[in-house]
Amino acid sequence: MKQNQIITRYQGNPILTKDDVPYPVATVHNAGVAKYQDKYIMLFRSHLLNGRSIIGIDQSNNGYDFKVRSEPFLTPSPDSQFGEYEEYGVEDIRISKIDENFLLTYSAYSRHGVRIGLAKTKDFETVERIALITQADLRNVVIFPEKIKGRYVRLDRPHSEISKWSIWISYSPDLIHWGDSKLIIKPATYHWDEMKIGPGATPIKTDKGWLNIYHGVFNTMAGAVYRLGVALHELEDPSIIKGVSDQWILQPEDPWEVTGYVSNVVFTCGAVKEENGTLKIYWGGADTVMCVGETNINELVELCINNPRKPL
Ligand code: BMA
Repeated sequence: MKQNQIITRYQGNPILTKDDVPYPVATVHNAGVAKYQDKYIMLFRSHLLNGRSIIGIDQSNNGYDFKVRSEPFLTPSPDSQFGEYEEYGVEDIRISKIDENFLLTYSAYSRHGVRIGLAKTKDFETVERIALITQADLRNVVIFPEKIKGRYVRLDRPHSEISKWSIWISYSPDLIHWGDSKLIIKPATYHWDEMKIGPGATPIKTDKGWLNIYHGVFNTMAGAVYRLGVALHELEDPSIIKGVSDQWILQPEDPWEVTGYVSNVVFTCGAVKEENGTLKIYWGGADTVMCVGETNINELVELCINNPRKPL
């Protein structure tokens, strides 16, 4: 193991590549992950050979060895209500389990911009679209895995020409209508996440607060570098930030993270909390492959509390 690593990379990385997919794709990356009936389910993004994205599905008994299903899980809708906004593809899906439903939020691309689609499944066999829950342009929406004070809560990332792209929070009584939006974390100037930030994995509940593993981008002479960071939100009011770790928790280091379809990218859409207090974090490497690593939940909480940077 390398020293000073917060996340221990699995030695068998990458755990999924395009060669594992039984239909033609150029990449596998940015997967939402959840546990269902003791299995790990991964909903992964692939670029088709025309450069547009779809979502495939694979599953595993141990969280490391995944088998891909023969058919994709979510492709642009053929019906006009959703299809008009999904024409250019569906990307970067997140999974959030509330009661018996797994809620799925994905980026829907079209000539009108990027919106967020909300769908649900109970069993990962059939999937039902519910609504498009944002206007353009927004990406990276993650729904908290329980209602808080009677409302659904999500982290948002609107695009702006005036302000650096930041993490917001919004609320809904019914999953369809969202509002009371508020900016809660901004990129920090001259810092690893100074260019833009966005929600990553579905928030993880701990007894000290909600852990939000987010991505942050820094621009260099060689292009942008995508890393992962972590913030802690108050349990009862997640608009209150208890701390944002000053240091990143993962940066591109392995060859398949440093070089690929988009080089120098680690990007997460999902993590799985284990009963022994560890967390499996899944990330796309260089928008090309899927990787996994393990970390300790308490260690992430401590990073947020003991060595924070300002949220705004
Ligand atoms: C972001 C998104 C992600 C991608 C990242 C790096 O803007 O498109 O899906 O992983 O760029 O290319």
